[in-house]
Amino acid sequence: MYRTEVPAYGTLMDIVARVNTATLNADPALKHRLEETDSLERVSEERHGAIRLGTAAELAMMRRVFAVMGMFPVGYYDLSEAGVPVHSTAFRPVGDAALKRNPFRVFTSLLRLDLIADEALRAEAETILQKRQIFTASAAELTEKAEQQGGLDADDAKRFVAEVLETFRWHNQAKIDLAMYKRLHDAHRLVADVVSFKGPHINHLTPRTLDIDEVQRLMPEYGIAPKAVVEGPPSRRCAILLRQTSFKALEEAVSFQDADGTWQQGTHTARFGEIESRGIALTPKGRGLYDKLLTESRKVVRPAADGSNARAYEKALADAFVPFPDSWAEIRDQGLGYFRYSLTPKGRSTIGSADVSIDQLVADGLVCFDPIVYEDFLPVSAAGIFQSNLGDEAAQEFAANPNQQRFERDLGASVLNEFDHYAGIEAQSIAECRALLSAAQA
Ligand code: OOG
Ligand code: NI
Repeated sequence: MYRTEVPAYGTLMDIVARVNTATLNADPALKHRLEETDSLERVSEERHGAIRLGTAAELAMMRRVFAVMGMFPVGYYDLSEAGVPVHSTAFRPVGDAALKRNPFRVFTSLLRLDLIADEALRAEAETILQKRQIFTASAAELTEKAEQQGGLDADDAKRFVAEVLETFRWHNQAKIDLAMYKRLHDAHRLVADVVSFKGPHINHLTPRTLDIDEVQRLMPEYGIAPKAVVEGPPSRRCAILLRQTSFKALEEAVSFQDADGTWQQGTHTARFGEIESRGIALTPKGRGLYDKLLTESRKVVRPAADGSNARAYEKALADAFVPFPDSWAEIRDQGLGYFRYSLTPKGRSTIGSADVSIDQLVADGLVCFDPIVYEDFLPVSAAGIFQSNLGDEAAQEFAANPNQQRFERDLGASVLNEFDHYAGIEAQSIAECRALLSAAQA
């Protein structure tokens, strides 16, 4: 649906597929590894998308809808500090098996009208939002049925997908008149994007790329305008966290109806395409170092929206990240990243001692470790993606104003803490190694 709605997105998918194929052909070892760990044929498929919701009721219902598909809220992101009046979570599969099957996430933001200064406008926007119903009646019924039965049969599942798809569809007719649109837009472009329409259209989708710098470089050759810089850490041997970049949102025709029934043509800019590439999940200590180095790099060069200092920014970023170790062994030794442990062939055949420390088991060659992939998002990067798609002129200041409690109340559930989650995966892998080693002993 999105590919049809946004043709430039189709072009981006083509570039990604081409670059991924070239990367795999040039690196047989990588190809082999992906064959072992992921399903290779899905390498170029979408890994996340994003929507923006207007009310607590919409967010709470969205949580129930995603739960039917095995997707649960992970993480809390406050974007107010970055000048965007929303806070967000990501709905995603959580368990290992579910992630392997389909590692797709939806970055879901809730508008914060409380951050809009104009009180009259705020009240009008609230009234407009209260009146809309973003889910079809059948989508709501099927969600309830799934909750009661603990799932849906194949026929219902098919209907459920078709019904829920309606919520994510683009509408080229606004629900408000052009004058109101302009007032909302002047308050903040994002307010206009959320309030003006019948529902929370998908605003981007994001395939995974094996060479993000190359896709970024190629976009202009295909007539697509990339955002100025790739967000996140610099290019490294050992990839950490998440790197992402997008093409700039397109101006699309929208019609607005006046009170007397006449239609007026206008435009709205919201929809774009993005690419991502993921690395190891960092511990709080590793994340602290990442945040510190990123802040330092931005003190040297702040990336300009027009791309004029992109090279200088890349250099400042690379320089700033020199202190971040670039080997898995050092990252592990210094407690910066999360790893999954497993027995080596020697470990499988040795009568080892389960009681010694994990470091000793590694040193003895009984246990090896692989990085755990970061499945979540980064607020500074998300802000950069938002910002470049809201119009580059539009940086607006709000005071940092996180309110996770409020968000969770609106959501009707608490979000999973991502650090606890990764720590749990790591701990479980260690426990499994120990169990196997003591079984070998018995
Ligand atoms: C979401 C922007 C954040 C990401 O990848 O960090 C995001 C939005 O524009 O609604 O998708
Ligand atoms: Ni995104």
